[in-house]
Amino acid sequence: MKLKQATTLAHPNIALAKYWGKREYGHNLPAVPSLSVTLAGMTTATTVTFDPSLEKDTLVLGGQEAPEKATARVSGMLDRVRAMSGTKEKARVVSANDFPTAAGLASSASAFAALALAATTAAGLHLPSEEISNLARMTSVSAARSVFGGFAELRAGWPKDEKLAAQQVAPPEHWPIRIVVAVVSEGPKAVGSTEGMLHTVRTSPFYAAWVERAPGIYGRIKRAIADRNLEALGVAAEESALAMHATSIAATPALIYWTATTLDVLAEVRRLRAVGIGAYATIDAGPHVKVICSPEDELEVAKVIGEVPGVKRTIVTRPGPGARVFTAAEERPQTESMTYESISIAHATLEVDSADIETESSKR
Ligand code: 2P0
Repeated sequence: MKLKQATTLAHPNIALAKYWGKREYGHNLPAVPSLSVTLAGMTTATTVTFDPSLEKDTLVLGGQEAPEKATARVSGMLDRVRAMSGTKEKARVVSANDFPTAAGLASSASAFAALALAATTAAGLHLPSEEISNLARMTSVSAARSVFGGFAELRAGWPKDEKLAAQQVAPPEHWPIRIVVAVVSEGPKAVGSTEGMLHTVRTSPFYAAWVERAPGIYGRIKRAIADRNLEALGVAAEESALAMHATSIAATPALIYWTATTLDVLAEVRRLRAVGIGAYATIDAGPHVKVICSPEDELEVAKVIGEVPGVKRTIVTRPGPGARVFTAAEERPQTESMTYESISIAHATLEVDSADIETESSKR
């Protein structure tokens, strides 16, 4: 009997125009449009196996059995895939990231993009990317965008939207900007995005202003990408991130994802601009700062940011591919290999591409 199994790879994305807040009418619909860049270099690999001998779905994350809450979220998506495909079997899901999990590095985006593709493929469904994106979005809104490579957008949801998928705005080769990730902490964040934004929607007096302002910022970001205008992109991306965080900081009690190091990196980014380097910051629901710059400036930016006290390391990345099914013919690593020891797949130890540079900061 043919094993109902598939392995997929997906990458996190960084929202340039941020999503923060869900519609009140269900279906996990975003209240604002968002636009992101899917990153090369940081990778989630996921294997799904539907197995008639299993009594319940199991999830192994980074080599360890996952907490019940995470397994339940995965089961929710698997239930949808079972309903779509007529598959009855429970599934074994094995997933690993080569970057900190749940620390504001968008691990749920790559996780649920990889899972949506792996589960549907293992179940024998070969769906168009829009369907995979919609399925991913029902569990994690940002995951809808990681299905696509390069620059991807997701519009806001409206009452009749039971289906809502992201779409690609431009492929990775459209604009090879660099994103320097300043890793500020390796631990999980205190408040997850889902709870954090719910708290913001319920208690922040600035939430209505955010929802009103976000579409205009998104429009400017979309235009800047079309024009390959780094300054326009950077200025608008900073506005989006800071407005999102200001909204959360105004919640009661305040939701502050930043640490002192986050602010120190922001100050360093401003200093870089003052000396003529086009560097712009964005921050997701965590303390890390992602610095947008041109390929010419990436080494300088990574060096300067890596030397900020409290920055554990920097990861330099760029627009990358969307979610895809892993095959044995997958391209081999170019500069270094990352091994997912926790993933056992029949044909090989999984090595994924890491076309990007990881620099270890001297300050650990
Ligand atoms: C984003 N974030 O647009 C924004 C910016 C974090 C800050 O989407 O509840 O994991 O699963 O839909 O997508 C993180 O939230 O939240 C997120 P759910 P998600 O990337």
